[in-house]
Amino acid sequence: MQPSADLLFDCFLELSLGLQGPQGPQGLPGKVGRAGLKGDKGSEGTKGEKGSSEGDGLQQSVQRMNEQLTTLQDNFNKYLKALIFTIGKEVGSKLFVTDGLEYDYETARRVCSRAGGLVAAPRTADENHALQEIVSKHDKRAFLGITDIQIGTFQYSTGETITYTNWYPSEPNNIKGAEYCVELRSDGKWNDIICTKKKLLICEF
Ligand code: FUC
Ligand code: CA
Repeated sequence: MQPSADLLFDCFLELSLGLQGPQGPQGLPGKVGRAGLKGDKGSEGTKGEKGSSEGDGLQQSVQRMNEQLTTLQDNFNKYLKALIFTIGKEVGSKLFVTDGLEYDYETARRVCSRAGGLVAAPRTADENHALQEIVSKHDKRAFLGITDIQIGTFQYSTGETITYTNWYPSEPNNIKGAEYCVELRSDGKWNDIICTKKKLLICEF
């Protein structure tokens, strides 16, 4: 076996001190040495538990998780139904929700964004129809999340150019060169409008 580094160092220290003069009194015991080399492999252990018992535990966990998932889904569907019944509409994977209040466009954007959504922007006739129903129910025209503030073409709040439109005849007319926002009328048609007007808030999630 190779001598350890600690042992070599101790010998070196003893030798160097020994060279300096007569031997002094015995010193205090040295510090505890480093751990020794790894030992040989141990003997074979006793036989383990029967395998199936561990498998059964796992199966029970999965079953419990499935039950919890079903409860979660049931609760989620219940709240969704109540939400849609009172303040929103569901179209495909989109959920449109209104708080029934009116804001200028910038405030509407902030309110929807803080809630984790966007100002509603219909991308299909189905979505437009769902929004129209909300507008009719509240008897208030709503802002759409569509503007041409930055450039001459209308864009979604994500910056993409719009792909679906439903303008009222002879709109957008950009009256006084100041209509950069879009309102949804109760007939489902769109009109470009001044962004500082107050319109019904509908967010999409
Ligand atoms: C039409 C619209 C305008 C505005 C005005 C009262 O001229 O194009 O946006 O709503 O009516
Ligand atoms: Ca207009």
